[in-house]
Amino acid sequence: MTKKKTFKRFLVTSALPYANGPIHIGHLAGAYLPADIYVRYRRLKGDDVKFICGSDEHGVPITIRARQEGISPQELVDRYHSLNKKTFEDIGISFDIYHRTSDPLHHKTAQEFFLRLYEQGILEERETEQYYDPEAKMFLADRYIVGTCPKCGYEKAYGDQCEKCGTALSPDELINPKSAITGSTPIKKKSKHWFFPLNKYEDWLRKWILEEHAKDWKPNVVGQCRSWLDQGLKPRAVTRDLDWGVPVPLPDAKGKVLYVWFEAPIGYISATKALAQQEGFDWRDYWQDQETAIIHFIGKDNIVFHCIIFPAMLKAHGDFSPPENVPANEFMNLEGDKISTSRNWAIWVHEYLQDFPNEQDLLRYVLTRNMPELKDSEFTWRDFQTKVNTELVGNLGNFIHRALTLIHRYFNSEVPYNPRDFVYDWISESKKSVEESIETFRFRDALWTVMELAQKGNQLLSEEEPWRVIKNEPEKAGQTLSDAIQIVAALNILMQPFLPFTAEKLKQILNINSLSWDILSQKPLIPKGHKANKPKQLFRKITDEEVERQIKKLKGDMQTQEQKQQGQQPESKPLIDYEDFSKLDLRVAKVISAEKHPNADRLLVLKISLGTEERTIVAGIAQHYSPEELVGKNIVVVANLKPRKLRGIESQGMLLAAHDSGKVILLTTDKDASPGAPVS
Ligand code: B3M
Ligand code: ZN
Repeated sequence: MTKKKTFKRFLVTSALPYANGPIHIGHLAGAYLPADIYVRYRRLKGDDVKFICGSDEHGVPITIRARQEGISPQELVDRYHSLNKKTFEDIGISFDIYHRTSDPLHHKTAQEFFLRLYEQGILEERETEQYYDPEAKMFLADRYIVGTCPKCGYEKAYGDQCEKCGTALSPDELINPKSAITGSTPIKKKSKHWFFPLNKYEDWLRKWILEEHAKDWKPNVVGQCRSWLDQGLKPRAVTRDLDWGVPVPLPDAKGKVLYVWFEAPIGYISATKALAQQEGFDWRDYWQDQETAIIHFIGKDNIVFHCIIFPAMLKAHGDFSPPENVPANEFMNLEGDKISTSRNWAIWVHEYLQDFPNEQDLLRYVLTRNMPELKDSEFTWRDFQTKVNTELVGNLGNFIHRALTLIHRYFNSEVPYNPRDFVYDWISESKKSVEESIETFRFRDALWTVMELAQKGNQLLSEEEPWRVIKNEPEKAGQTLSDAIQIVAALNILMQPFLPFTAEKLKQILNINSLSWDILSQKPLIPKGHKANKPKQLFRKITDEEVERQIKKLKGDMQTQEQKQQGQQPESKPLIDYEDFSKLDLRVAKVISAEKHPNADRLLVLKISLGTEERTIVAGIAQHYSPEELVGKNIVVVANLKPRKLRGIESQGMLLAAHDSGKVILLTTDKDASPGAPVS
């Protein structure tokens, strides 16, 4: 048995979410909720722990999205930085700081890191040829070049992969490559970039991960690292031709920024520096001291960056400790499908909080019970209802309410006796099991242990029936309820990392001042004579109507739309003169780009070309078309409709579509037609 390492401090991070969209339940279950449970547990134990996160505000997707909305990248990231910061606060993800990579302190930190590597001669300078969009005046990442797949003929293959046949591609292989941003034909341009020689750290990484951490890192993480290492590591470009990002701090690097995945992980360091400035500690104690355990909580799509690339960068830099663990989670799926922001197939956390005010812990509970710790898992609203109603209400809530109500009714909420010894055994077994589970990142097991203690409490009450024996044997009833109240006090502490809002409510009802892990070892936890407050219900049942409403919302009210369409054929409209019709300016339009509307689930924001001009059109087709499949399409629009704002974004025209039993089918041209061609 390898000796368990102990640490003086803990530096815990969660992946920095891109500031170009809201947070959904998959994000929570993947990288934020497990980290919060872990940090809350460490705080309860009195450990020195810092919990770090913030917005990842650079990268091509953000620049594209801003362009589509006709706003600056800064305006876009400002919107989502504040939305996401508030969402995390409201759902109880208790970061010590939620920083942001557009902050000047981050720019400075990332540039210093780059210069350290540059001045040590570690970075290799290379001239490469890249695709450039002459209309958008920007270099194109592979993903933003579309064309025909040479393997299967699919016309909308991306420059890095054909989504239809799955073939990995390079832009040079595409037939008739086009820019996905403007539709124009990209040209190749030379450009100088700096490369990090990742290959030189392969041996060290192999030893560090596959030997040192083979046992204490999760198998899904070690497995993915092994396959990356077995493929062989190659030098990676750490700069890009973009004007939004951290400028490359070299004289001959105008118009170049640090690659987002190079600087974003450095965002953990800059955020720690910002926190250190606020709290007055030395950030180096957390990043450059072997007595600190650095733990990165992420989703599986970020493993290579956190286990291979960033640790190699830290090793190259020389002053930093690599992470002690990277307990990546797999993905959470939703109602039988992958969560997809572009298809709007997601439960947005801020919307959950609107629909279920002050019921954060219901979602925290179900997401923890279904956490994708070793394999993908599933969220369904029916399962949400079942777990809340049978486990939270039926077990945990029911036990606590019975114990508190009975002690209130028969002993005026005053604890009559100290507990019997077996209660201390139950509590210390639960304590030990929860410690082992949380410290090895098995949060589902840890939470289930808490629920099993509640079940034992329920069984104790059902077997000893204090409500029945109280008349003839009040001492016996009093002893049972004293035992029960100790278990309630233990549950109050054990639940806190998972259900912090409920723990706070219960602390008030129990009338105790603070919760700490040490109290679990006290005998008693709550002394004889302690007076609790009047009990209140901690949880309520979720109704069928609520579940149906959420499912309908998710499916875009498809059923209600179908009901509307199926039963009725549209009434025919009164006859009109040709003059009436000729007032319409109908045109062919080419879709240049499409994106989810930031404030409305069912709307998409399209950028279209009418040949001589570009327009923004907002259309209610998000449930019927994904943005990607619209790009490049010729559609028909009413070009002279007065502009109008739809959920905050101005729509300059209207597209035409057929409505047929709940389906929406876009009108397109039979053959290619130039954008702006009149339709009559
Ligand atoms: N923003 C990717 C993501 O949101 C990226 C994480 C950065 S952590 C340094 O999945
Ligand atoms: Zn293909």
